[in-house]
Amino acid sequence: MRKRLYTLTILAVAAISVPALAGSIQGTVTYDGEVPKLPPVRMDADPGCAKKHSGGVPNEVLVLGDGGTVGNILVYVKNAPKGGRAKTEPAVLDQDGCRYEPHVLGLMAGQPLKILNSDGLLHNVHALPATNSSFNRAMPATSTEFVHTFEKAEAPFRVKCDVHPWMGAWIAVFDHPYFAVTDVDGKFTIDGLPAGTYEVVAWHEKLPSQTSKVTVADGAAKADFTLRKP
Ligand SMILES: [Cu+2]
Repeated sequence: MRKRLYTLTILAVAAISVPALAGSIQGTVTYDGEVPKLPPVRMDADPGCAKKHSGGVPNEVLVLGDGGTVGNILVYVKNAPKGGRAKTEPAVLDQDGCRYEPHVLGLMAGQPLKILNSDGLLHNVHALPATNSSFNRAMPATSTEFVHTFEKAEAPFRVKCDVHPWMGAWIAVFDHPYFAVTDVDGKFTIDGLPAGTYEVVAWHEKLPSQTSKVTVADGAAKADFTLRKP
């Protein structure tokens, strides 16, 4: 009897002190349909850029891997729970080979964004948000970095270079940490989620977004997405 009471006490304490265990959402994003022939990016207009590549530069609008997996897909929780841990490490957007790296970037409101110029060439970073304030900043060859912070959550918006018209990236700002961007293998993981049912969105810059309802308990819940042309 005493032992049983002891066990029950431990269980009761455990139930009180451990909130819902954190889980994650993992999955793969693939593309289904005819693969459009996207022209390679030509950088001849700036020999400094062209020199950084041997031949044509692959178009980044649709980045496909083996089996139709897709990169540059922003996956995020739409009805995010409150209380997620803030990301404080700077996110990085580099200008490298007269391209933006990464092409799609998610970060949190208030999280610093470090913008690098690894090229040693003149770039001009022109961010075009609608909710946050926009900025337009020249980065001469000698300017290697500056830091900018977006204050409000905002859907993906364009960043472009006014010197090189082919340069473009997308930035999304969240008021929670539950987002990820796929690599060319199409895989993503969003972790640290309390148990619950979430609407998860897979966003691509041109294709229609896909939304899926995912229930997270303890451990990893699975959510795969297939993007298609309308
Ligand atoms: Cu540029």
